[in-house]
Amino acid sequence: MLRSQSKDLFARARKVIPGGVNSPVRAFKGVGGHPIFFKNAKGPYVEDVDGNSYIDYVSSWGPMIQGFTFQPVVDAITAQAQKSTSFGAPTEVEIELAEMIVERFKSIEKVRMVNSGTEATMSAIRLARGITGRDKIVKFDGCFHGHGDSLLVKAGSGVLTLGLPDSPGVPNDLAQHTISLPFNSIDQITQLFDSRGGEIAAVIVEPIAGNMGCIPPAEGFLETLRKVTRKHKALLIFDEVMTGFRVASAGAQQLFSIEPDLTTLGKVIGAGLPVGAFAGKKKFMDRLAPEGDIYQSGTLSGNPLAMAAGKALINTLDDEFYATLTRHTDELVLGLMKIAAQTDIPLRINHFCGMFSLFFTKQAEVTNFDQVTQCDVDRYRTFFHLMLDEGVYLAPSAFESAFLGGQHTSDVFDQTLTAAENAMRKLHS
Ligand code: KE4
Repeated sequence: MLRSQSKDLFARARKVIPGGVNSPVRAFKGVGGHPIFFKNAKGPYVEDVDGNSYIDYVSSWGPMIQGFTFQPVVDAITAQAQKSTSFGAPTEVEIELAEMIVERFKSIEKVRMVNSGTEATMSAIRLARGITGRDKIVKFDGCFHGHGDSLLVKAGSGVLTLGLPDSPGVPNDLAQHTISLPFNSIDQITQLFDSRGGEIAAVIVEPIAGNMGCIPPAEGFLETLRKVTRKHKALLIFDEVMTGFRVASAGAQQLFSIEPDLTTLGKVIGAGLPVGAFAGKKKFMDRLAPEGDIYQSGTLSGNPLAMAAGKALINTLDDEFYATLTRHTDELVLGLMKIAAQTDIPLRINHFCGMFSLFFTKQAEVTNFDQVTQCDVDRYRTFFHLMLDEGVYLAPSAFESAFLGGQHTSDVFDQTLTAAENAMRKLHS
C-alpha cells in the first residue's frame, strides 16, 4: 500500500509539532515506519489521506465502541453545537450524563467531569491525599494512568513503548511518594500495607491492565487490594478510563464485583470528544470545592458538546450490546488462535469484552509485566505491518490493547481473519 501523503504530512507535522504528533504513541515508534494520517472513518473502517481503507482495531484508543461517525453521536453533537459549544456555566446535559453513570456504577454516588483521563486520575489522587492527609500512593508496574507527575513512575502505554523508565521533569521529592509494585503481586502489596499502611493515601490500579497489553487481574488480587486499603483506611481507586463502559456496562468493577472508593472514567463517556471523570461515594466527593476544601477545576469540564456525545453513545450501550460484543470478541480471538496454531506461530491472546492483546510468545500465559517484556516485540512489529498492508489497523505498539465495537460484525471478522492468515503465513516464512 502506498502511503506517500501520510509520509509527506508527517514531515510537515514534525516542523511544528514535537515528534509530529500530539501524543507519543501515535508516532509509530513502537512499530517503526511513519504514522498514518487519517481523513475519514465510518463504522469499523478508517480511511487514510492516501485513500487506503483499513479495518480499525484502535478505536481512537477506546471511545469508538459503536464505531466511527456513529449517527446518534453525530446528531447529538450537531444539535448541541447549534446552541453553543460551551457556556462556562452549568447545563442540564451535564446532570444527565452524571445520572447515567451513577445509575450504572453501584460504587458511584457523585461524579466530577474533567477533560481527560489524566485529569481524572491526578484529581482522584489529590482527593485521596486530601481526605487521608497522607502522601504515599501505590501503583503497579506497566499500568498507565495518564501523564500526571505522580503517576509517571514505571508506567505503561507510550512510556513503556518508548522505553522511558520514568520521565525527566518529575521532581524526586514527588516521585518518592509513588510506590510501584509488580501487577498481581498479592504478597508484596500485603507486606507493604502491613509495614507502611498508615502512610498510604491510595492504591490506584487498572482493574484489568490494558496498557502493557491486556493483562487480567490474578485470582484474589483485586480482593486483596480492597481488603488492605479498607483495613488501613487508604482509598482504592479503580482507573476505568479504558475498561469503563467497555468490558461491561459498569466496567471491571461489575465483572469482578469489587466496589472501589473512587473510579476514574474517560474515553467512551466522551464518544471521541475530550472527557474524563472521577467519581465515588458522596462522603468522598463532597470534599471537593466548592462543597469542600480540596480544590479541582476546569474551564471546559462538563462541556455540553462532550456531554451530549457521551449521553447519546451510552444510551445505546445496553445489556444486549455487551452480550453481543462479548460473543464477537470471543469469535475473533478464537479465529486468530486457530490461525496461529495452523501456521505454528506461538501466540497468546488475553481478552475481555471489546478488548484484546496479541502476545507473540511460547510462555504458557502472560499475566504480569515481566512476562510481557519476554514477549517477541519484533514479531509484533512485523505482524503489525503485514496486517497494515492487508488492510487491518492494529495498535502501533505491542504494549497497547486492541479494541472492537458494535460495528465489528462477522463479515468484518472474516476479512480480518483472512488478513491474519496471509500475515501469519508470511510471518512464518
Ligand atoms: P488521557 O489523559 O490520555 O485521556 O487518559 C489517560 C489514561 C488514563 N488511564 C488509563 C487506564 C488509560 O488507558 C489512559 C490513556 N490510554 C492511552 C492508550 N493506552 C491513551 C493513548 C495515548 O496516550 O495517546
